[in-house]
Amino acid sequence: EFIDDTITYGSFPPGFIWAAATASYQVEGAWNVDGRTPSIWDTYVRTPGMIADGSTGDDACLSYYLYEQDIQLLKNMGVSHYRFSISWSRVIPNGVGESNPLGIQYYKNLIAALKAAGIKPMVTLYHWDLPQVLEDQGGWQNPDIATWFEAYADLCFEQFGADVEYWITFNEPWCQAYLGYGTGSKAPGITESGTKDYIAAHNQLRSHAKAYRLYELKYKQTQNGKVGITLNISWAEPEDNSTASIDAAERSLQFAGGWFANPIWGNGDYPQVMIDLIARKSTAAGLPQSRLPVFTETEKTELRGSADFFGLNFYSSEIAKEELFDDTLVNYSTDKDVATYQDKENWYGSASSWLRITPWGIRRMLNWIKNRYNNPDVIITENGLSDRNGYLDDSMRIYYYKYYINNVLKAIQDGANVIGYTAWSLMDNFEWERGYLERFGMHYVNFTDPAKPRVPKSSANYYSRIIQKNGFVPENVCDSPTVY
Ligand code: GBH
Repeated sequence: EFIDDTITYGSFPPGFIWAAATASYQVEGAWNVDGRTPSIWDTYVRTPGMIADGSTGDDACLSYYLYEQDIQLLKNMGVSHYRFSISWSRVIPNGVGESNPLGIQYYKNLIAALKAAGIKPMVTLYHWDLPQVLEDQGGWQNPDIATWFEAYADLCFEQFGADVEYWITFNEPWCQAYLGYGTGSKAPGITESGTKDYIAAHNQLRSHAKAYRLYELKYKQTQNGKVGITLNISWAEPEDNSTASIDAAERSLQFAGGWFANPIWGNGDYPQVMIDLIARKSTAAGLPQSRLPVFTETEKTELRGSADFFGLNFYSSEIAKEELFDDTLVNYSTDKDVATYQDKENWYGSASSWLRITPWGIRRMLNWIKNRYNNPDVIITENGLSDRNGYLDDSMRIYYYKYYINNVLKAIQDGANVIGYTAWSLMDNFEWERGYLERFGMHYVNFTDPAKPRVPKSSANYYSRIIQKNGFVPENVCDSPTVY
């Protein structure tokens, strides 16, 4: 019923951002080189049993050395921007204090080479690789981290800001909070959901606000960049049109996206439904106060309006229905009283268990953001598909990009202020706890070859044709009778 395979012809707005993305730990390698100290991911990959294929990001794509090759790939695709992230422990080895000139030089070289190629950087400050020395002091559980993060952001703005128009403070704080401190499926591997995940989210939000306000005060006038945050939200479709299902789907979206978006684009605080449910369940469990932390009035003021754009990472969708869990349970996943699942019969799958192809979902998601948060500027900061083999003739990935990007166009025609689109990923890379088993690249990387050669897949060419026309015209739609 959701499959809409009609393609709308048309153009994206003038000046639309077309980008491809990577993240430091997933591509750089050189984990112990030139003064870089371990991050929580270097520790996590060395903990037996954590990574599906037993691999590490020690080398990954070796982009620390091969970044000029990466830039050539970006140039060939014709993107306007490259989204990458900075490794905190490369530029400040002790997490706080003295900076590392060699680490800083790497990013200066990367930014200069991008500039020479006519590509603008879109820079993420934090894509999950916290310096291990800071985790040793509690990491995202320690409220002091807001001042540590602020100092790190200050260094990055000062050193690189002259050439950066778009800054992203955090990539997917939901993942760092819930998967890092709740389920433990990502570093630092802590499994205290219902408490530590809420605290990790709280301190990321406080840190985000500090960085945003610092930029506003100290750099905005001279550097003239924009600062945002990237959230991951799966679209939640009600199972049926009962009030219970419709409310459950909305709760699912509020617990995933609203958790971070409401403090920033809403009233400066968590969504009321989270405040109410977690308070009630905390009382039922005999706790003296809610497990959901509370912002001070000053923090709320700092948070409200603290983003120049809404970064959205979008991959897939879920069907939601009400499920009333025992109020005495202590867990983020039961706090929301929602059960979700995917339609395995009708939605094409991928190499990732959680990722099924739902192009209509991105359009609904963008409309939801438009309606809930007063139509902010949105940059899609990630979107893409995994496979296992990395075949160069990646027709399924072309199918995915074709229909998702076309649904972004439809959302723009619905009135959503989407100003950019970013494909994940420029190339196959270290896919976190899945190691090298899931490939998201538009370029194939041969990881067994020490030279880590990159080879374009058909999707890189398909994407470049959409970019070239700034949209969909009959000659780039590709009406093949087979998959695409
Ligand atoms: C992004 O996360 C990351 O930003 C990027 O680094 C990564 O390579 C890319 O996607 C591909 O995975 O079953 O509850 O553990 C994507 C969003 C949200 C996807 C959580 C995996 C697992 C849900 N992620 N999801 S759960």
